[in-house]
Order: sequence, then C-alpha cells, then structure tokens
Amino acid sequence: MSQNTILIGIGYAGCKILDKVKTGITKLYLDTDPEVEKKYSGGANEKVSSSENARTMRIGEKICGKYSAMCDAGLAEKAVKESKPEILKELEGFNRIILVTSLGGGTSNGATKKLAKICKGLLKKEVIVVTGLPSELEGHRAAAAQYVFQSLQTICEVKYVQYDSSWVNKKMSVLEAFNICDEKVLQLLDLVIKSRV
Ligand SMILES: Nc1nc2c(ncn2[C@@H]2O[C@H](COP(=O)(O)OP(=O)(O)OP(=O)(O)O)[C@@H](O)[C@H]2O)c(=O)[nH]1
Ligand SMILES: [Mg+2]
Repeated sequence: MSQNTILIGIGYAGCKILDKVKTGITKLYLDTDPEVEKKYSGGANEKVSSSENARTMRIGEKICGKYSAMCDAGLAEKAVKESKPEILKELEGFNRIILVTSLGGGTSNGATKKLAKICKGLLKKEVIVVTGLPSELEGHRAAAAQYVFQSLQTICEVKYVQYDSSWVNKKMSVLEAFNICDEKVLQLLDLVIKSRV
C-alpha cells in the first residue's frame, strides 16, 4: 500500500524533517526557496541518493524570483498555482498524499493550504497533513499558523505537534531546539505511516 503513498515535505522545516525520514516511500521535497534543489538533490528532479525514491521541486520560480515566499503565504499560494502542472505530474499514480510541514512560514502556510485544496478538492485523493505548530514564543507566526491550521482542518485530516517552550533550555542553540521539534514531528509521522501501510 505504501506504493500508493507520497510524502511531500513543504518549506524549509518540512523538507528538513522529511530528509530525516528513513523509508522506502516516495518523497518529494517542495519549497519556494531555490536552495531546496541544492540541499536535497544534485539538481532539479534528480534522485537524492540511489537508495531513495526522492525528487525535489522549487515552485514559483517566476513569482518568487531569487527568493523564497519570505513569510508571505499569499505568494506561496500563487507559487503553487504557477507550478501546478509540474506538481500534478509528480502526483500521478498516488492515492494517498502526506504533507509534512511546520506551519508558521510563508511557504508552509500558503503552499500547504493550497496543495491540500488541490489534492483533496480537485484530485479527490486521501490527504493527511502532519505538522508542527509554533509555540507562543513565535508571536505573530504562531497566530498565522493557527489560522491556517484551523482552515486546513476543514479541508483534510490534520495531525499535529504543538511545540512547547518547556522542551528547550537557555543553553540550547536555536538549531538544537528545533532538532527536538523535528523528532516530535518525526514520531508523529512514523505513527501515521505505520497506521496506514
Ligand atoms: N521542526 C522544525 N521546525 C522549524 C525549524 N525551523 C523553523 N521551524 C518552524 O517552522 C515554521 C516555519 O518556518 P520555515 O519552515 O522556515 O518557513 P517556510 O515554510 O520555509 O517559509 P518561507 O521561507 O517564509 O517561505 C517556523 O515558524 C518554526 O515554528 C526546524 O529546523 N525544525
Ligand atoms: Mg523558507
């Protein structure tokens, strides 16, 4: 059944988390940030490694230019629209789509919502979003994430981890703190994958 499933990492954190997943399931790293192609493959649409069935896709090249959506969820929605033909091609043959992300950024908020709508509403596929939600320390990002989170729940199934500031201490770097968040989302993703294969 896992052959019918595709895991799509969305935005910086979504792709970072997906990169840590050890699985034979097909992966797609998707971001408005051109860096995605350097980080997760040797170039557009090349496999990350021979042992993994993984592809990368930079979306919204025309609309975002050299940059990512840079906290602009509306721009990321437009990026999905711009790259829709390429995205649809990647989704051919998959019935279950798992969107892996961490809400709060432009791409994670905008592209996840737009993709969920396309995959569920237009393509009628099974869609599950597995996401982290920013802690209250992130202020307006946390508020923006909450707004998208509520909207996503009206579209498809959403599994989430609420980041908790008590997980971190003052000695930790930001990267160390977010690596803890990665682990929590990975555990949740593992459960979702295992419950459906
Ligand atoms: N788990 C995890 N979460 C992260 C990490 N870095 C940032 N986040 C969280 O993810 C949210 C979205 O951040 P990014 O993934 O950087 O945003 P993006 O989707 O790339 O958005 P733009 O760059 O604005 O287009 C943030 O508000 C944080 O809560 C990380 O390394 N791991
Ligand atoms: Mg980004």
